Order: sequence, then C-alpha cells, then structure tokens
Amino acid sequence: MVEVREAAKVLSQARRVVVFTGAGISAESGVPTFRDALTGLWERFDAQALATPQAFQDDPDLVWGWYEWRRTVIRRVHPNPGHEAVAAIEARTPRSVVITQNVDDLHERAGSAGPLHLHGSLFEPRCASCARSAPVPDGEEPAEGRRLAPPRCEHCSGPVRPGVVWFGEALPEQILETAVQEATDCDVLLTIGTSGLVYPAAEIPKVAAMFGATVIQVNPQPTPLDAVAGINLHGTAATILPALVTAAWPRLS
Ligand code: BJW
Ligand code: ZN
Repeated sequence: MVEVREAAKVLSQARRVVVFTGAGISAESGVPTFRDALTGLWERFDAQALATPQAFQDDPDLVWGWYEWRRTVIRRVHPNPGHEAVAAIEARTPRSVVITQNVDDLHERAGSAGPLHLHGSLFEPRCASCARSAPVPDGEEPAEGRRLAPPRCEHCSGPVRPGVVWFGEALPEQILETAVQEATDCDVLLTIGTSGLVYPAAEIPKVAAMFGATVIQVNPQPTPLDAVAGINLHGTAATILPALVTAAWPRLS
C-alpha cells in the first residue's frame, strides 16, 4: 500500500511521536468498542447513558456490575499485534508517548511504558464519597453479566466507583495538560482506532496538526479526524500497524 510506505517514511524520520489510541486498537483482542451495541444484561441500555455519574447514582448495582463484567473480559484477553507494534514504535523512536482513551491495560501488557490514560482505568476503583483509592475486587463475573452492589469504602463506607472519567466529569488535569503539551511538541501523531467524537480528547490530534505535526490515522471506517489526518490508513490496527513498523524499520523487524 502506497500510503503505508509514505507513513513509514515519515514515522522513521520522526524524533517525537505521539501515539493516540481509542477502543478500536483493543477490538481485535476481543474487547467490544465503546460504540458497539451492548449485549447480555445490558442489551437494552446505551453505553453513553451508562457512563455517567447520574446512572451510577440512580442504579449503582447496574453500573458497577457492567464495569466489573468489562474488567473480567479484559483480564481474559491479551494484547494484539496492534498493541505490540505501538510498543515497537516507542522502542524505536527517541521521544515518544502513548496517550490512550482506553480504560483497559493492554498497552501496559504489550510493553508500552507509562501510557497516559485520559479517561482513567478499570483497575483503579475509588470511593465515590471521599475519593480514596479502593482495592481491585478479586472475583470473576459470569459471561451474561449481573447486577452487583459496589463494595463499601473502608474509610467512610461510601460506595466504591470505577476509576474512569464519565460524561460531564473533568479529565485528570495533569494528564490532560501533559497530553496537550506532547501534542504541541511532536513531529508525528498516529491516531488509532478512535471515532474522534469525544471531547476534549478529540482535540489532541487537532492540536498536533495545528502545531505542524503530520497526523497519520489508522481506522477501517471514516471519522471526523479524516479531515485532520495528512495520511489515512484504512484498515484494522492489528493488520496495518505491524506492516507500518516493518516498512519503517526493515532492518530491525
Ligand atoms: C478500529 C477497529 C480496529 C474498530 N482497528 N480501528 C465539545 C463539543 C461537544 C461536546 C463536548 C465538548 N466538550 C465536552 C463535551 C461533552 C462530552 C463529549 O465529548 N460528548 C460528545 C459525545 C458529544 N465530554 C465530556 O463530558 C468529557 N468531560 C468534560 O468535557 O468535562 C468538562 C468539565 C470540566 C471541568 C469540570 C467538570 C467538567 C468527559 C468525556 C469522558 C468520556 N468517557 C468515556 C467512558 C469511559 C469509561 C468507560 O469506558 O465506560 O470514554 S466515553 C467513551 O468514548 C470512552 C472512550 O474512551 C471514548 C472515546 O471512544 P473511542 O475510543 O473513540 O471508541 P468508539 O467506540 O467511539 O470508536 C471506536 C473506533 O474504532 C471507531 O472509529 C471504529 O471504526 C474503530 N475501529 N475496530 C482500528 N480493529
Ligand atoms: Zn470513602
């Protein structure tokens, strides 16, 4: 593919690379994307309505059960060649950083060093009342899912909530600030598997483009970021990214 060769050339010459990822990079590991239809117990619900402070307040067992079920799914799956290629890009580029919207830990498990989690993590529950961190529960959830009462905080007995950023909540200030700074400083921003619909995260590729970086997008579907990307690679992360790494660093692959 001509575009892969062109992207590989730009990537191999870059000194600072930002890799910006969304749910699509984990899809080929077996993790449903955020905008995939929900299944099982949550079939008749909309993810965008469940991922809110209001939903947790109205029905904590439904929302906590959904997040525990998702954490079980993630514990059972493995990073795919897309995550591995991202770690390879990091290892081959003098200055690089992974900024992810994902709440899974598949970048870490593929060997990426300290990805910035803009929307939090499924592995950092905290008290909804006093904000102290809470232990990650042990159990495994059934495949069809279930309602589950959130544990109680051992300090104040408040309900424990997932350590993720819901709609209407602020992103972690320091992480967002670092991410924006990295976007202003990079030569190349690689945006992978995101619909580019959720703000302020979706600003990050736009900031990079505005500050002169080449934006390379990997996605099988069109997104609003097509307009920002100088190079659009239409395909899946687990197919395109290993090919991109091999083309960029043929002697190291
Ligand atoms: C593949 C593939 C394969 C498939 N390979 N690709 C400006 C304008 C309009 C609205 C707003 C605005 N600023 C803020 C807002 C409101 C709101 C928002 O953005 N709403 C929009 C929906 C309109 N934003 C917020 O509320 C944010 N907070 C905020 O702004 O606070 C202000 C504030 C300041 C100070 C004090 C208080 C408040 C918070 C946003 C938090 C988002 N959180 C979620 C949930 C996290 C927990 C959970 O997972 O449950 O984060 S929402 C959800 O969307 C999740 C994701 O990280 C995020 C992005 O989704 P992503 O990753 O792009 O996934 P999908 O499913 O959308 O797309 C997958 C893509 O992959 C597709 O393109 C596929 O084609 C592709 N794909 N297979 C490669 N194999
Ligand atoms: Zn508490």
